[in-house]
Amino acid sequence: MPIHNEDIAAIFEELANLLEIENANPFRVRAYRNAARTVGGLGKEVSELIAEGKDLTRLPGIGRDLAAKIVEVLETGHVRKLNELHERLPATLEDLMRIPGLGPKRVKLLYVELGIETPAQLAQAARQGRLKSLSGFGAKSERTLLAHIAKRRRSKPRVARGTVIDLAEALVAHLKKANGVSQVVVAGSYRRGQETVRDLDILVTAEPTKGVMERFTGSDQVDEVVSRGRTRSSVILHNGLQVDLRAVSKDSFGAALHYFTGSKAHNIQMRRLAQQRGLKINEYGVFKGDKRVAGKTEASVFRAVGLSLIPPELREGRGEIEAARNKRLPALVSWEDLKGDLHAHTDASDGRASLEDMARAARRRGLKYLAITDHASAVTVAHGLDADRVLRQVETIDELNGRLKGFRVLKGVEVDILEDGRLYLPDSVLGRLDLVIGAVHSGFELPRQKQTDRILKAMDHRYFTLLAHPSGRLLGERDAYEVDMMRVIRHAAERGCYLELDSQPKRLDLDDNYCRIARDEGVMVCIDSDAHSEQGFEHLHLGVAQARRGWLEKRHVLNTRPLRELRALLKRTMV
Ligand code: DGT
Ligand code: CA
Ligand code: CA
Repeated sequence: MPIHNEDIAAIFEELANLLEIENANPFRVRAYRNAARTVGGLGKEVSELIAEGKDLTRLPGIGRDLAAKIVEVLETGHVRKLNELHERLPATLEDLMRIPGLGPKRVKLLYVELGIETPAQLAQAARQGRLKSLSGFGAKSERTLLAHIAKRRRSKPRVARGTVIDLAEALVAHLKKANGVSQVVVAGSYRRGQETVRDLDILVTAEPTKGVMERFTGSDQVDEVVSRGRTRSSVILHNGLQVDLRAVSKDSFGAALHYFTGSKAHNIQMRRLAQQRGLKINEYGVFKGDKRVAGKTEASVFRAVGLSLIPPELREGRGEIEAARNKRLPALVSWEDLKGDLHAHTDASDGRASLEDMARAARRRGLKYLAITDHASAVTVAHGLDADRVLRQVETIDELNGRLKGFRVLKGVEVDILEDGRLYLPDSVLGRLDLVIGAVHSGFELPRQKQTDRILKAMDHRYFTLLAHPSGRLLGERDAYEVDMMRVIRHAAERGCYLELDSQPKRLDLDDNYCRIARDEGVMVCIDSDAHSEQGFEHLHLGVAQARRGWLEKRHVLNTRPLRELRALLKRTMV
């Protein structure tokens, strides 16, 4: 990947900052800082100067040592000296340095005197009034620092991945049309399928890169161009989302894709594994000494360290490398594995489409069955069904099933779990249904013990099949209610009932961690759309991504079962 002057300057600047924190010779610190300014201010790429045979030591402030470091950056993408410093000092000090009013001197005080390494720790210390003890800090600086940190956080809120998918795909399509482009991939947390993303990290290969950079910064989605370079540009879209675009060379595309897909925790573990094998891994490739041994494809990067390709959703440093080493990577569930959907609404309650339109939409998606589970609720959900209307819907479904070929509509209900753990509908009605989804729609503020008991009691109900959106959280809007989820999961295992993974973009509930725990505890998860319209089935893709992040295989997911097996599994709960 071609290296920009800005990249070299940033490395020298960081070197200077960290050296200053380490009390290095002030002349050396100044030398790096001057070099950063020189390189950053050149009208021409250093790589071109070298290609033209120019002597770098002729540049102001660049001696033999610095010239050698510039060459080192150009050849390897980094400087050994900086890596050494990173081993001794936390990398997050750079984040502190970027806060207005904090330079290396003050960061050093914070770090050495108070052990502060991150902006979050700084904010906490400021809130507790602990900065005042340092010379040069007072109540006023505590307030301004807090304001800066808060502002930075506000400027980069995390957004639900589901709300940016269309945008990301449109951008990719837009960039693919640029001159000279061959590959365009969104990396980062987005590619890992994380439920929320802070920004989008797009990688492209293009020769030359000019066309794609122009097309990117000129897109009509763009509100503000933060930076524009030959290999790197950064923009803010109208909706406030930041997008970074990097152009990398074809030969190191796999290594760059791996690096920028992350996660950081995964990358660190991969680097350690490479070291153990006498290799070095970075965004340019896998190296043995100076020789590049892999990097063109992601598979080649993994192969070089003795692993098979780890799916992006697993790359969180949560045991995936170990699993790959032992050849025990899970065969993750995929969209194609889904046979049906057990949670959908119609215009009989708060949905927008008729029963028949919902069924036909599900069939168009390739599903074989769909459970209609309108709300049965006293007050909490608008247009909840009462017992009579549920029974009338049962008849309508029987009639529709008589007409639909190769598809089955199942009779269900999403029934409120009352605060005392009873279900809102009587057994005489619940007993007529194929499945019963229980849901908490009220009493979110119950204390943990009460909330847990309430849910366990509902699960004990003879007709209870599936716990809807088990934590009740709404991303960016509402926290999960207090509940002992471990007990809920274990109780589901004992009772032989199931937990839902609701695929609504703001729910994605169960989360990935609890999916994995459910798997370990032997509880099957059902990936549901909770569709309220014909388009709502699209969200199943989000649920599948979340399930994959939770290490779920096909066998762990209830609705991968063909109808006959599913029926047996649903009946099992009806003791
Ligand atoms: P986000 O943006 O907070 O939703 O999460 P990511 O994972 O997309 O994070 P981002 O955008 O800061 O960086 C993209 C990837 O680049 C990240 O997953 C791993 C890699 N990366 C970034 N900074 C570092 C670093 O300091 N060390 C290592 N090893 N990798 C990094
Ligand atoms: Ca990102
Ligand atoms: Ca980023």
